[in-house]
Formats: sequence, structure tokens, C-alpha cells
Amino acid sequence: MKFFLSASVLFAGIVATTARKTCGNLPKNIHLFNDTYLPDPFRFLNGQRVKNLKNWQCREAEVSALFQRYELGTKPPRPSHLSASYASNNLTITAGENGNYINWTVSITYPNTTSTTPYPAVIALDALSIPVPDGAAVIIFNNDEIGQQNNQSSRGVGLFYDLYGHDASASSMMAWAWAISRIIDALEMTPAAHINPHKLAVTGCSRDGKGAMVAGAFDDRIALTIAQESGSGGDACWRISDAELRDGLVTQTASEIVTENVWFSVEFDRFANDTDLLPFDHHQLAGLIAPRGLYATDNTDFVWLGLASPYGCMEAGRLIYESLGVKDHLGFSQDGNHSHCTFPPDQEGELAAFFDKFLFDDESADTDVLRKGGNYTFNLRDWVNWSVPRLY
Ligand code: MCU
Repeated sequence: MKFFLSASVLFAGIVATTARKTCGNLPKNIHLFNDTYLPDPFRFLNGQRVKNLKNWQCREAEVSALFQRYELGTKPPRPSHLSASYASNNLTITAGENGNYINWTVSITYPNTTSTTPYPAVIALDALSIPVPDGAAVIIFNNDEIGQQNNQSSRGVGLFYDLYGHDASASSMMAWAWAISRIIDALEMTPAAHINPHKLAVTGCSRDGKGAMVAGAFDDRIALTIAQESGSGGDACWRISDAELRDGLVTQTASEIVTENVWFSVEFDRFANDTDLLPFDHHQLAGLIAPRGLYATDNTDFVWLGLASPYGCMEAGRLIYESLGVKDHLGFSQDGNHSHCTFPPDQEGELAAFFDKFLFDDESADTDVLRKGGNYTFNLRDWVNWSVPRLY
């Protein structure tokens, strides 16, 4: 046990500082093939398998590039101009490229205690819908003004697209992820805001829960990702959602989601009725967050989110965490008897443990959560035909 803990702490440090280093660009032409299983997270496009941590870092970079090419669009790097100003609990971020500037403001609510400044903080997309511990600040991020998400007419609408062009490939979720990275840049530049940029969580519910997952996957500085009732397009896997629909569950799939909104890139349309062709699935979106904390919840009263799909997808995602020696850094919890986006009391202890571990350095907090709700069966072996290498 002692070895396990110290190995995981050491490992988390290595990956946080070196992940996403370039290991060669994605080939221009990629041979896509049907895979009815959840794709092997540990197999490179060139067929080789991940054998060690160094390989894994390259594979993560590859998976990140694949998600950007086929599903979410490109996340631009930090722009050449970035500045921030803080006044009266508001942080205003200005981003500029080629003489073009945009700015937006996030509001910060501070804890009543002054004991531990700078404060850990929870960045909430749109609104806060989870209980937050006393010692953490809350930053409200109005994601819709960055990338609109009303319906299909929202494509290319929002401040992000004013800066990068209305035909930028980034989907609304990738636009939000970019803006959250800029909020973190701004926090790093602004000590007067009294926020600890190394102790940040990001959260959102439903569509914004999908967005929280994307933000967590594409910025290593986010210590904890909390995806509340994100369902299809978030903690669910496209392939399993398709299977649930085939079995008669009225659940959301890729083919519906691309007609509903602009959360995904235009490029993703070609996979909407052919998800077996995708060279990844969302267990690997969770994998991009590893080894950092991820706590995902879902609600069995809303089969639209998926039942077996989020559960099975996150059970598979935990295999990636397991390969890194930190299976308990991915928690999944599914229950019912509450309305959508109302955080139920029975999940409060689990959530608090994730906050304790990832925002308040309590390594002993028990985050080993895999909780199945509802009335369905799921057999991981029906979906996973690959083995889990030990990489730590
Ligand atoms: C669960 O998230 C979405 C869902 O994907 C949509 O189909 C539905 O319209 O809205 C949900 C949501 O964001 O509810 C607030």
C-alpha cells in the first residue's frame, strides 16, 4: 500500500510536467477501420503497443490529436496577446491575435475563511450545481458567450469565433476549453485574484458536463474534473450508446447529437452514423485526463444520458487509470430519484473525497468509486478486447 501511494504520487508529478510532448505529427492520411469494440487505448496508429510511460505520453499526444481532428476541432494555443485585470471579484481576460481582440469576465466568489490563500477554486461552466467545500472559491464562467450552444445555427457564433474566424474547426466545447485555459493563464498572471492555479477543478452539468470533460482532457493544469450527468458526448461512449439504442432504449447517440447542437466539430458528422469507424471512444477522453482526478456522475432517471453507456465507458476508462497505477483517480457514480442536475445527498461523500484528494492534498481520501445504478447488465468483456499494460 505504501509503495502504491508513493508510486502514484511520483507518477502524477512526472506526467503533469511532461505530458503532451511532441512525438511526431499525426499522419495526413489515416486508415480508418471498423472496430466494434472500444478501441485499444494502448495501441498506436502504426500498430505498435504502448510499453512504458514514455510511449504513453506519445500515445496521449496522438489521441489528443485524433480527438481534435475527428470530433472536437482544433484547440488553438495561447494567443500572442493575453492580459488580465482584476477588480471587485471580477477577472477580465483579454486575448488578441493579429490585431484582433476579445475580452470576457469571470466572477469569483471567495470562501469566508482567510486561512489558506491562495485558494483552491472550482471553475463552473454556466452555473454551479454541486456542493463545494468551505475552503474553495468558485469561478463562474459564462461559456455560452464564448461559443454559443442553442442549436445548429450556433455554429461559429461567440467570442472565440470573433477571434479565430467563424469557420474555425473548434466546436463550441473546444472553444470553451480554450477559454478555460486562458482563464487559468490569467489566474497565473494575477496574484491579486488569490487563486491557486495548481488547485483547480472544473465542473458543469449535462451539456456543460460534457464541456467540463473536454476542458479537463485538454489542459493538464486542471487538477480535478467533475462531469455531472454529462451522458452521451461526455462520459458515455458512442459505440455503447448506439448499442443501447439498438436494444430499444430511448437514448442519445452521435446520430442525434450532431443534429441537435454544435458541441462537436463539422468533421464529426461523417462518423455520426458510423461510430465504429472512430479511432477512439470516450473512455479515451477520460484517458486524456489521467492521471489527474475525474469524478463523473449520471442519473438513471434520464435514460437519454445512457445507462450502460456511461457506466461501461467509465469502467473502461478506469483501465487506463489502472495502467498508470491510479485507478482510484477516476470515480464514476450512477443513481436516480433526483431531477437532472440536482446533486443528490448520497453522492456528497464521494464528491468531497475527490475535493479532499485533488484540491486539498489529502492523499488518504478514499476516491475508489465505481457505482452502477439502474436495471441493466453490462459486461466489460463484451467491449474490451485488449489487455492493460502496467506502465508505472
Ligand atoms: C445531457 O446533456 C444534454 C443532452 O445531450 C441534450 O440532448 C439535451 O437537449 O440537453 C441536455 C442538457 O444539457 O440539459 C441541460
